[in-house]
Amino acid sequence: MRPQAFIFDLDGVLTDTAHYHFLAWKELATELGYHFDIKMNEKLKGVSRTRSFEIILEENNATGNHTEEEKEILANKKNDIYVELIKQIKEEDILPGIIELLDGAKEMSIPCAVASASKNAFTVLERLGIKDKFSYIADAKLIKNAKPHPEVFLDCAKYLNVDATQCVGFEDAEAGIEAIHAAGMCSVGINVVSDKIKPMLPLKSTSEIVLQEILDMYNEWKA
Ligand code: B16
Ligand code: MG
Repeated sequence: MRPQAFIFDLDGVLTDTAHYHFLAWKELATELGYHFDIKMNEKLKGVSRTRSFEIILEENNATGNHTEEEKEILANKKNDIYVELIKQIKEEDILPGIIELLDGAKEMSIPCAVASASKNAFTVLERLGIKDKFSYIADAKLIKNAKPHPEVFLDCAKYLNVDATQCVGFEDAEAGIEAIHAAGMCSVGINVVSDKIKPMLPLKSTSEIVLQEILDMYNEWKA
């Protein structure tokens, strides 16, 4: 028995864009006179753009400071800064062990998909030069329910025409692991920090990924 698909989160799994998100939010927050630091940035991992801005406002006791329309304009402004920053992304920014895993999956005819909350996922994957290694990239603009809801993972399984319970999901965020489990999938966690949930295969970094270990874990889970 082997998995029917591998479904990957993007930021924190295939590459590390968290720093660019941080720089972009920091620029906006500074302009607006809000505090924003690396610790706060941790809370934004895997979270949608709109929700990220709300978290920054909550942390600054400023939830009522902006109308919905203003919030949208400001979140778009952050995105403009982010889009400029990610122009620097290149092949070398693919996290260690990922190319080997994708190639190993291809050899075994296991299709791969991307389940990211990022509306910039296509651009990032193009810049990394790995877009063509995926049979499907979910379009975050069409996903109605953010992680921990399983929608984006189920969308990938549906497109690939595979049973969700025969997929392995890869995530770095707590909400992402919850989404994978809610989809009925087996989970590999990359440096997941959580008191709430434990990935089925917890790893400290992508450099610890060994394809055979994932296959063994899947088989144990299915047994
Ligand atoms: P965008 P993932 C997430 O990507 C990031 O972790 C999160 O920090 C970001 O706010 C979110 O994408 C939305 O990104 O502003 O580019 O649409 O981890 O789900 O791949
Ligand atoms: Mg992530």
